[in-house]
Amino acid sequence: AVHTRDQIELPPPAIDNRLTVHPLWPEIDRISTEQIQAAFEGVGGEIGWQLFAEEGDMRMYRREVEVDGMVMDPLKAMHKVRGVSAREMCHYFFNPRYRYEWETTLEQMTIVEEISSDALVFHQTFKRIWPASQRDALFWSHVRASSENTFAVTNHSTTNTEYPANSSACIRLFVTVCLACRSTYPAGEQPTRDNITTSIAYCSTVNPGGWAPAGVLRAVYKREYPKFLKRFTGYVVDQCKDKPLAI
Ligand code: 6CM
Repeated sequence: AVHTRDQIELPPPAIDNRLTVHPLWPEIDRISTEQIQAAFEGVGGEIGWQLFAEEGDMRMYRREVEVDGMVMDPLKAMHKVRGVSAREMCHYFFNPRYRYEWETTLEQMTIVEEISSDALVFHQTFKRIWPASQRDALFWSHVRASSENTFAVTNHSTTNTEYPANSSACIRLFVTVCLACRSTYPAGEQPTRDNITTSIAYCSTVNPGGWAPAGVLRAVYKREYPKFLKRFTGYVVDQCKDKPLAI
């Protein structure tokens, strides 16, 4: 079969062998498995989740959590997007080539290590939010196929001696993010752009790593997370519309 360059770089159907021999593999596997499972658990019956944004099929919930006065609110969002697959959604979230096109809080992204086709380590600096100090983050990112028609990207903070924390003007923040996507289409039909729907569960917990005013931080999250999810999903729909569906 003839593949375009873009198709070859889609998330692989199975874990890349180069990842399973890397020192980070046990941690990447454990955290990814936990995060993907948690992402698909609902917020309905659970106490403490408050809906803070709702638009069309998108719903965003947060739990207010403070540790020593620092905001660590876990966030959970659900969305449904028509016309793209879970694999395509995860491809655009994972692949650094597209990141500046949809990530609006980003100032600079550096690829620190290319572990495998399905795992990378990134250093990112974020736009400064007055009156707090600028933040940076160092995290691994792993994309995988999980169950039937399901793909997920997990990002989790790590360390690297060449990128020490708090050595520049930036304060290092710590992040755990999971974008889990599942596609559905009518039973007995072939999936097409016209009949496919992808359900998204996005979970994020950010530890700001140092002092940041709680009110400012919560206001930033309230504004930026809905903006991110709308912009990102819109971007993927737009990128995919003239390309063959990749399942
Ligand atoms: O998940 C998102 N993006 C991924 C690719 O960049 C990645 C990023 C994680 C970092 C999330 C940190 C958000 C904090 C941004 C604001 C800076 C905080 C300064 C605090 C001072 C008051 O997983 C999308 C992330 C969307 C975030 C709104």
